[in-house]
Amino acid sequence: MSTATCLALSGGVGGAKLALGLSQILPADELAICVNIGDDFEHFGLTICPDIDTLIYTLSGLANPETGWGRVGDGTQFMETLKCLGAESWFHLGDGDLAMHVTRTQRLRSNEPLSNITADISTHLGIKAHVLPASDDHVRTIVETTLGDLPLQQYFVQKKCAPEVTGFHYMGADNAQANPDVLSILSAQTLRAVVICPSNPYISIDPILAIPALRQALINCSVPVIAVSPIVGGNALKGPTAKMMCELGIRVSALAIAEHYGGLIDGFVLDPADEALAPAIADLGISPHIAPAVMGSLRDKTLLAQACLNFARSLH
Ligand code: FO1
Repeated sequence: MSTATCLALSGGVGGAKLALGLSQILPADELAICVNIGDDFEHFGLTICPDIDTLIYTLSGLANPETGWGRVGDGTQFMETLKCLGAESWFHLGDGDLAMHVTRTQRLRSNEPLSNITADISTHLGIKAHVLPASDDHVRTIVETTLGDLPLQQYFVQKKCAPEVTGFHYMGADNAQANPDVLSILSAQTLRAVVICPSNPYISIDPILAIPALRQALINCSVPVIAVSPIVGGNALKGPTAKMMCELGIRVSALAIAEHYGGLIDGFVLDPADEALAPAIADLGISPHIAPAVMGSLRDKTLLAQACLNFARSLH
């Protein structure tokens, strides 16, 4: 029986920030976060789930505040030793973070579902919100570039987002089973709002929406679905969103993000810097709402989260 009143869709550092804000104002069991798995990849024989871990570390206060990912104060012995041994060292794995990948990989190999592992690890780290991978099946974001198709981490970390992007596809999404807990939350009477966090739409949210049953459940759900713009004043707050939009020939603006989500959303939250775009967003049949969307402090995150829930309530 679902107790969630809010379902957030999140990936990456920006999404985790708003999820943290929501966790500060919602009673423990009322927040559920459907988290992206398209960034997951195999490295040194380990299954690494960056968006799940970024969310878990952020919600548990363990995240490195400078990067937003990995564990604060984590050791570098593993990486330093890798380099001494001439092993590949383009993807940084902290000593403590390594334990996460080792235990998760061991449990996946014994056929434990990713969702069970994630729930158990969240509990061990004192997280009360429901952290729900979008699926227990493999979905892998492939970034189509002028250098060819690149798995997400090779594009994002190894190539430092340099290659020119021409498109995306989400391997496995068509046949992936949506996390049944997410589906039941979307159809439960308790639900009051769905919040698409200010993540990169192409590499953090679309891999979730590419899972057919999940997208359909979102379309069918009877509560307001709102999205928060990851673009403020024509710039991405973090990561390659703006660069990707330019390379795709899409105007880098909050309006273009609202258009991207189109018929899926009832409301769109944009920063005061983009207030002038509100009428054009309303013309899309999407209710605009102005709220400070740059999340520096915990207070910023909490205030934006409260604004989102109040806005969703006003649309109900
Ligand atoms: N991002 C980087 O730019 N460089 C890294 O070496 C790196 C390592 C890493 C390790 C664990 C983890 O959970 C995330 C990590 N990230 C790193 C971030 C990650 O690549 C991105 O946050 C997402 O996958 C894209 O949103």
